[in-house]
Amino acid sequence: MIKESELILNADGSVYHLNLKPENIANLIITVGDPDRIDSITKHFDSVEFKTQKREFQTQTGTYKNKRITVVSTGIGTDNIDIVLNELDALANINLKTREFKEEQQQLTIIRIGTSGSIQKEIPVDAFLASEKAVGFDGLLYYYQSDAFLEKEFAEHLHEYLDLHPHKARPYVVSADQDLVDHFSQDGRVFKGVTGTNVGFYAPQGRVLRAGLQDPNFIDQLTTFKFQDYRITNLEMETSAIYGLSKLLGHKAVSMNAIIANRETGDFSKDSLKAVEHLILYTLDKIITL
Ligand code: R1P
Repeated sequence: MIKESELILNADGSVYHLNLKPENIANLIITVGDPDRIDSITKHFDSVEFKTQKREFQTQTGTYKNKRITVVSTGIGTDNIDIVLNELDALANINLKTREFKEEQQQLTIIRIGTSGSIQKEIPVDAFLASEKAVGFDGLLYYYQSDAFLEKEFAEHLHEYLDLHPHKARPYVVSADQDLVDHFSQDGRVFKGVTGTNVGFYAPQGRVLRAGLQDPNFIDQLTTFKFQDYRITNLEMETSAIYGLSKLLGHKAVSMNAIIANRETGDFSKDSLKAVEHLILYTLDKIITL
């Protein structure tokens, strides 16, 4: 039995941060960083049956062309993903009344629809990218015991290639569900790539405003790194934790990115909202045939 301090429930029996009860979620989950993006998705739904909000975590569940889908906002960062993935898993796989694991494990399908910056010239702004793998610079996965799914050879090569200050977390590498990647990149316009997940937006992604960088070559090194046929293609702030916790908890995940900046060329999308809207429509269309 899991103690009250470890699996915290609200007075109505919902999970602590997400404010959700098991019946409020579908098996198919779309995550977005920005709470405002939820309406941009559910405005296409046939109907919405449930809505709730707490902090940056907003949820709507409804049907799109008869498929039941839950859309949840995670806010920014892998620390929030730790909360969202664990609480979604608890809703699916823990009996909240007895606080015991359910006998039959339920597998969720988790699809991130997010924005991202490309670090390769040939992946332009407004492109779509499905993350085949994620490289986590956040260190979150090292707090969990199981590491069987981490791709150690890739991570080792990368760690040797980079000049990371030793106080930073070692990068880890984890794959998407390959069937989902293939499904969501059937259309030739979707790039497949390796997504770097950074622990911040400015220095962790090599941006300098007033404060300088400890490792000024970090982004250039990411851009030139190669392992087998893989190159790191784009940067954002959630995918490694989504992939790692999904693997750890037995769920399937894919991260779909609207590329709104290109760090190599210095371009930024002329209409990033439109780029995201296109990715939403594309992803919803592909969800129908899952
Ligand atoms: C940074 O601006 C945020 O945008 C990207 C990053 O991962 C980070 O969360 O994704 P979202 O647009 O999904 O939030």
